[in-house]
Amino acid sequence: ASWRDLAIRSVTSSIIDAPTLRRHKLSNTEISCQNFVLVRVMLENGVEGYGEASTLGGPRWAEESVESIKSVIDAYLAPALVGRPASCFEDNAIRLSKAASRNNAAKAAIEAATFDAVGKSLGLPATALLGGSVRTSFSVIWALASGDADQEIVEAKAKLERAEHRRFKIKMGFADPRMDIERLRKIRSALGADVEIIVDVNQAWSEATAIRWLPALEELDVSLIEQPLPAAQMEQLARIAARTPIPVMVDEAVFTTADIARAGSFGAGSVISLKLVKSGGLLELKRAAAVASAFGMELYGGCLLESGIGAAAHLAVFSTLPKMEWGTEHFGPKILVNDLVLSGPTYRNFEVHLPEGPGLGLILDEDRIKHLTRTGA
Ligand code: MUC
Ligand code: MG
Repeated sequence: ASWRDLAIRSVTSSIIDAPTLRRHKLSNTEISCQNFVLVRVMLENGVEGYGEASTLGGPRWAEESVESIKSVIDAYLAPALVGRPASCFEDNAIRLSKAASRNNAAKAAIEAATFDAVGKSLGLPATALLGGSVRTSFSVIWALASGDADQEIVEAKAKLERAEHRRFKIKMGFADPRMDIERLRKIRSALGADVEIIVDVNQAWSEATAIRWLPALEELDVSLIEQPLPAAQMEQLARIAARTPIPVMVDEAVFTTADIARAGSFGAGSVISLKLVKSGGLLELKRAAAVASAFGMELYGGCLLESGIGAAAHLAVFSTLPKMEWGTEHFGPKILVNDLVLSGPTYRNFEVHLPEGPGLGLILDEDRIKHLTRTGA
């Protein structure tokens, strides 16, 4: 393929509303439908690449919503790339950062689509363009988030029985801490001591509440506490991390590499959740991992309930990292009533497997996508 063939002809976006199998609760929102922006990058050679921006319940988890993502792509980001060689990944990222500050989910979706399109054009997996994969599967965590312990126990047991998941992340912070702990206690006693339990409080606690309830989390053998305090409270988070034998994971507190360096030097956590929605691109996600590793932090493959499209982009990057100590939580495709791909990441033996094939290795379910595309947006 010549440079000219790899020129970007168009960047287009559409909003997808995909129902979930059950209600999914977080400290500050709840969803029963996932909203994505699907990005298609068409090259002059006729090859099309796909990327996805995920959100959770509108502009709540982060400041971007599907509506803002689509607007920013159409008005500012797409014009910055049309006519550019898709393979100039770093230069294209600079152009996107000049066209708009932050808007990381939007930028990441476009960059993913360029990796997909260039990989397909060259007959190479996107991982080859990202440095090459050192692993192709990951231990995969499932999130229990209905808030109803009995339902969650049934759900977890089914995952265990089908050898899909044996590590669970329990979403907390939407109920009184005492009720959250009661729910956790019920789940732990039903699932037994061998199952790994992680909790994600999504910023809902104060330092005082965390101090009060950490001993209960320790007693219940929780292996990781994710973002218990508000994102801005880095010093307080460092004090919590110093206080408990349970590793603390930073999520909403770290978007940029500068945030990660700050968290690392504060000792605000010993594990970091890596997400495209925070890093704003695949190459930047690799740099985020490198900075975290330099500070001695371990890596966890975070998600925002992406479909197979967004999950594949994350897994492509994760597969190239020298270490991925905590595996990943890319269960998103399995919580959708229907995934957006006919072929994508696969799940077996408690692991998620990177799709094979050129680019991101996806075959989209175009009929389903058409059906779920928001009209008049
Ligand atoms: C988060 O904060 O980690 C990821 C999995 C899940 O259940 O919620 C998200 C966001
Ligand atoms: Mg989190």
